[in-house]
Parts: sequence; structure tokens; C-alpha cells
Amino acid sequence: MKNPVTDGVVAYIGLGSNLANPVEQIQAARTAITQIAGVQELAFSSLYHSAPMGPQDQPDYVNAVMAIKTGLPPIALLRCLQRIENAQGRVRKSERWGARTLDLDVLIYGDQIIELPDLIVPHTGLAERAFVLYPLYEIAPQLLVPGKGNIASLLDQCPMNELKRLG
Ligand code: PH2
Ligand code: MG
Ligand code: MG
Repeated sequence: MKNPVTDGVVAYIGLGSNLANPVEQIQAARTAITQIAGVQELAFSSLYHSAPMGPQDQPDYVNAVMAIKTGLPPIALLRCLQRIENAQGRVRKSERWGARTLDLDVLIYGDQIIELPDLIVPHTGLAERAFVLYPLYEIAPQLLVPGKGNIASLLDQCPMNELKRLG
């Protein structure tokens, strides 16, 4: 196994893309994340096709969720993920929720509740977003989301909307 992490925290990362071949963007990001020193992949969800949340004049998204074990502190993990977003051509724009080649979000970091200027964990909006909850439930059906409750009851309250599991 690449990068076995013996003493680490289980964290969940949300992946999203709606530009420049989203399926390939997500697959490349998965490979890049598994190559971070101090990160070991535990699980990877199916890919999901989702209608855009936010501005509607943008392509549909492909979303997925990955479980990792990591020895990296949360901000160090965030910086590594931002480096991967940038390497895959992410252009940061002022428009909120606009199109992007790659978005990597720290959804959950162990049982921690983090409120730093750059990092809110559990991720804001996690509980209302079908494109996060359904893939998360697929790989962690027993998960307790810190401060928000168990994943099954969050899912019960979240309509699936346009979400479609791919292949
Ligand atoms: N991400 C956004 C804005 N809107 N819509 C979908 N369906 N999936 C996303 O990942 C997404 C979005 C900003 O992070
Ligand atoms: Mg996001
Ligand atoms: Mg983001």
C-alpha cells in the first residue's frame, strides 16, 4: 500500500468538477491525493452527476467523496488540496459557486469542529447538499457528523434532487 498511515485521523474530502472533462479531473485528483505524504486512501465513492447548485448558467457537476486516513493537521491538508486544485487549472473567481475544473473540500476531519478563517469543518452546507450526503453515505453509512448528527438522518431530510449515480 502506498503511504500507509498508522497514527492518523479519518477525514472525508468532497470532490467536484464541472469543466474540462470532469470525470478525468476527479480521477486525476484521486491519484494526486493518494500521493500526498501522510495520506492514505480508505474508500472512494461512486461518481455522481449533479445539477449545479448556485448559478444555473454553468455545466452539470461530477461529484464524489473520498475517505482518507491522515497524519497531517487540518490546515496542512487543506493547503495540499489547494495545491492540487491549482495544478489542475483551478482559476479562482469572485463569482460565488461558479464553474471550476476542480474543487476539493475538507468535509470532515475526525470528530473535530474547526472554525478558522480559511477552514470550517464540518463543511458549511454539508447537511443540505445531496451531492455530498449521498456519496458520503455510500462509503460511511454509520458516520456521525460532528455537531450535525448521524448521516442516515441527514440523508432522510435531503431530497436527492437531480443527483444520478454514474455507472
Ligand atoms: N460546488 C460548488 C457550487 N455548486 N453544484 C454541484 N452540483 N456540485 C458541486 O460540487 C458544487 C455546485 C462550489 O463548491
Ligand atoms: Mg465546494
Ligand atoms: Mg471548495
